[in-house]
Amino acid sequence: MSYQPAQPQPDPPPPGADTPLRNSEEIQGNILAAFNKDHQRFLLLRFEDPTAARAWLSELLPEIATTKQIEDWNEEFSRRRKEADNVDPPDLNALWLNLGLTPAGLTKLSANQDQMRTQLSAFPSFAATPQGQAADLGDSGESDPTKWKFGASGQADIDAVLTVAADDPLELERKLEQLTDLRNRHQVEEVFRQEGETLPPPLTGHEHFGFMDGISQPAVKQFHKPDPGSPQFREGKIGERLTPAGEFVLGYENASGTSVSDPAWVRDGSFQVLRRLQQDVGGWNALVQERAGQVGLEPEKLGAKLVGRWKSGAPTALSPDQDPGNVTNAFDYEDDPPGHKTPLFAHIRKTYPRTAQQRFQEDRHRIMRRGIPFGEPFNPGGGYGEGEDAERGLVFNMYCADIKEQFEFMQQQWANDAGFPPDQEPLPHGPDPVIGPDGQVSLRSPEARQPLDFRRFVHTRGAVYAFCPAKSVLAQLAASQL
Ligand code: N7H
Repeated sequence: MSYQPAQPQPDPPPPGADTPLRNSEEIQGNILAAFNKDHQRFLLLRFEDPTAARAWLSELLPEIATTKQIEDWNEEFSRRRKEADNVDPPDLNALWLNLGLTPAGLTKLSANQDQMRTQLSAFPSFAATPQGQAADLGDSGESDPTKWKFGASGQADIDAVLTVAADDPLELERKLEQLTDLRNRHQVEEVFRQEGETLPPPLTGHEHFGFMDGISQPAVKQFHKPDPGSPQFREGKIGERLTPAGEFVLGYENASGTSVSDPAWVRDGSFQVLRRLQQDVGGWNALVQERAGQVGLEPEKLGAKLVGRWKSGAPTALSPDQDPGNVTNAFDYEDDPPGHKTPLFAHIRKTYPRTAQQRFQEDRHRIMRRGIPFGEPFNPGGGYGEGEDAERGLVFNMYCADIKEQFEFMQQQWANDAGFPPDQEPLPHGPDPVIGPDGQVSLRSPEARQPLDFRRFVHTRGAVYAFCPAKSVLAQLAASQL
């Protein structure tokens, strides 16, 4: 072997060079960097007068959180927590705001309304509003817009969605009072106030059916660091594949290799989908129990098969028989094409099939979920607000760069379609039993192989699409420069 002189090594990239979006002061908070707060309110607002609304926006603007602000705070929180032997620093409380504008709101704020209307027509689902898309999305019957509390025709127009998220409920209340005062001074009407509250113990971190939520999210290139050993995944989070930033924020390369930057003001913005999804917990529990008896499975096990995770969050893909309590994202379904461990209809398999990524172009259909429950936990023997007659559910809140290809595709082409993902069996395996329509799901586990009639216990009770512009774009709107 001949001696090779050492090659000069390139300088290592400066810290943060591979994650420039982590320091963005343009991209609003909660899009890439989650607010992740226990107490949230979604204020649905209507502008009575465009000039007054611009004045409202310029006063509000300094309070709108940026990605950098959230990330800096989270870093400080983790550092202080580590120093205090994993105890949360009691004096570190955050309160953050995010602002989305509907097509009507963007048009009202714009100084050139005709041009704005033309530009919005490039985003047809957004311009159509959820009411316009209801039939395609399966929002009929119990989910019909006539049952909605907001967002339906005949109800007050919604121009803006203001998300207020806080650690401390008292601080949240104080801020809401200030925001009411600000609104009143500028003729901005509150059309609806949607509450969001993390559930009390023992359900903290879980949604109303009892399953742990908020586990799996897409990792984002240029925002999350790649893992040194497996650079397709996020550092330390094997299983969370890095997705192009353009799938969540406009103006960056997306999974199709293109970037949406026309009109220029969409850059660094993201679309928001907010839905009030009511959950009939008593109905779900009763039907799971009944169908479990029919197939001879424990209700906990049938529930896990319907969702694809046990209530603890442990995936059935790794533990099909009992709940080991290990919450992880490091799994796929490659060893289970027929769905013995995780049925093909299971909620998390429908909404993220985890196959080799090209098969369904999965990276084109991912969403950044930022939901939070509303209402008291279901406890029929309990007090006021805990029974059948009280409303409870999930404030489904999410961000994406393309409503049609991401949220609507996932709901319509994946969750609602009894035949997705395609397989070899003659009988389709059924729709998503959590968010899909009423239908038959076919269990194909060796111990239980049987079609089961299932119903939908999640109903849409309000919906709005908004766009969360970059901070500099909000400033332009406030200054009548757009
Ligand atoms: Fe779903 N549930 O309790 O059953 N969801 N979801 N979801 N959901 C997930 O992985 C639930 C809804 C997605 O990456 C978990 O974080 C309920 C809508 C996606 O593996 C649980 C409602 C849409 C994922 C639930 C509801 C989605 C996901 C596991 C309504 C999109 C990640 C926890 C009330 C149209 C999949 C976790 C992945 C996970 C439930 C709504 C999509 C427990 C109750 C409307 C993409």
